[in-house]
Amino acid sequence: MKPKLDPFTTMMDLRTGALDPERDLAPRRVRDMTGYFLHGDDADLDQLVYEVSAMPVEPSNSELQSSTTVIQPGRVGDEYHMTKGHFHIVRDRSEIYVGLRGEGRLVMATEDGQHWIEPMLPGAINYVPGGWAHRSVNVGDDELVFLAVYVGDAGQDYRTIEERGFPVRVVVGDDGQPEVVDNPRYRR
Ligand code: PAN
Ligand code: ZN
Repeated sequence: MKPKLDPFTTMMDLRTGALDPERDLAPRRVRDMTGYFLHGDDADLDQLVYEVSAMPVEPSNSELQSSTTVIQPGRVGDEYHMTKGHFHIVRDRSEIYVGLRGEGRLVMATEDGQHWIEPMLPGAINYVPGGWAHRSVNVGDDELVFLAVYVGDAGQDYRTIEERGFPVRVVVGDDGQPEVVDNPRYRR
């Protein structure tokens, strides 16, 4: 076969996730996440929640997509900063996350309402099998930084999560520690 791409290298700062050469950076602020946090009404709309930088590769199943995500420490109401979370549009497409910095929880859920939580920390390789929606939550005082690698044609289905939410939320408990509680707004 005739190759479609020339090989290339991107440098990643292992502490900050910054890419060199810099790639497209997508900031997500509280204003971009209306409806995601249960008690988000009084939040500062400019508050930066997370940023994603993705490698420029076409979304086909012969490629691997990759990106780094940096989630700022902080909360909106009782809920820790988190990504929007999504199913893959092509539902059976899988993904790995490699933890680089900080402390997080990877919340996963199936369409029939099962949920599963894995720890995110430097050195952890989290495997997200096809069929599991995934959301990363920063439960620490530092930035949560991770590298994601996934099948090129996976695509992100945000609408299903916007409509139904995740079955659980990760909130700060009375003892100041992260706690997983049911999401009263979850719709299966
Ligand atoms: C990740 C996520 C990234 C941001 O690259 O896209 O962490 O989260 P949201 O896409 O939910 O805003 C991934 O899972 N890609 O498939
Ligand atoms: Zn994904």
